[in-house]
Amino acid sequence: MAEAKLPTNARFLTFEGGEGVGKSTQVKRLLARLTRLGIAAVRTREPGGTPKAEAIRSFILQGRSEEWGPGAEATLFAAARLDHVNQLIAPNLASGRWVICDRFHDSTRAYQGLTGGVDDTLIEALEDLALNGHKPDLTIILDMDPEEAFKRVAQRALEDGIPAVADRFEKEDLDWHRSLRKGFLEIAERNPDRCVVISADQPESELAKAIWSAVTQKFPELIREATA
Ligand code: T5A
Repeated sequence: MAEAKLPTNARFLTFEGGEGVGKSTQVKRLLARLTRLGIAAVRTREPGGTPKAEAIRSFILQGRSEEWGPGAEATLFAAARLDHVNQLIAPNLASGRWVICDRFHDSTRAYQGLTGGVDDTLIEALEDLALNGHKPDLTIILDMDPEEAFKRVAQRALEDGIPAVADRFEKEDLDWHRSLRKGFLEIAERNPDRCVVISADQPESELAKAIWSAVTQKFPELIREATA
């Protein structure tokens, strides 16, 4: 197999949206597509991506920080992100690999900020600290009715034969998840140059095509590099 090329202008892409909208599925598909083109790329996720950040992930998703409130949870997500950026995201970008991340700072803004009520000043201070200048070049926001998305999550649990146990945020009620959806749309409106909203309520392969179209529209050089 030919060795992947290391383009000089490696890009940082993030996927955002509510629970079960298909982010992880599309992150994997996009990585496979870039790899087929010979573009060096890695995928990662938040919270997580490094051993320290994965430890914080387990702590939060088990609900152990819930009683501390959304401000403390936002701070924990930022601590995980700081390690993730410094240990994984920045070094990969510096060595020319594209990075595709399943959730990033917009999740803190939508979950803990716009929906959880943490004020903008704290959210922005945490972003400055954790991102260390590494803002995504493109953010794909997958949008769909949370009630439909939860049917997918339930179906996945059924297929995996695992009893559906809701984690820290899945267990919030439907109105909370509807407000979360609005939060992501508000983030997209505030950041039109960086964010693209795509309806997730379409078959997996159609959605992958829509995402690819958004990626190549944003980075036309991708096709030139791949075919050079
Ligand atoms: N969080 C995270 C914060 O509160 N603040 C933060 O700062 C950060 C970073 C993370 C939790 O932490 C919160 C948000 C979350 O609550 P998680 O497990 O990573 O937890 O949660 P999700 O990101 O929601 O992960 P999910 O796996 O539940 O959702 P995905 O990745 O959106 O969905 P995916 O791809 O796993 O697909 C779900 C199911 O649908 C099917 C798949 O096969 C799968 O079974 N599917 C489709 N079915 C029909 N049509 C399609 N187009 C489909 N695409 C996928």
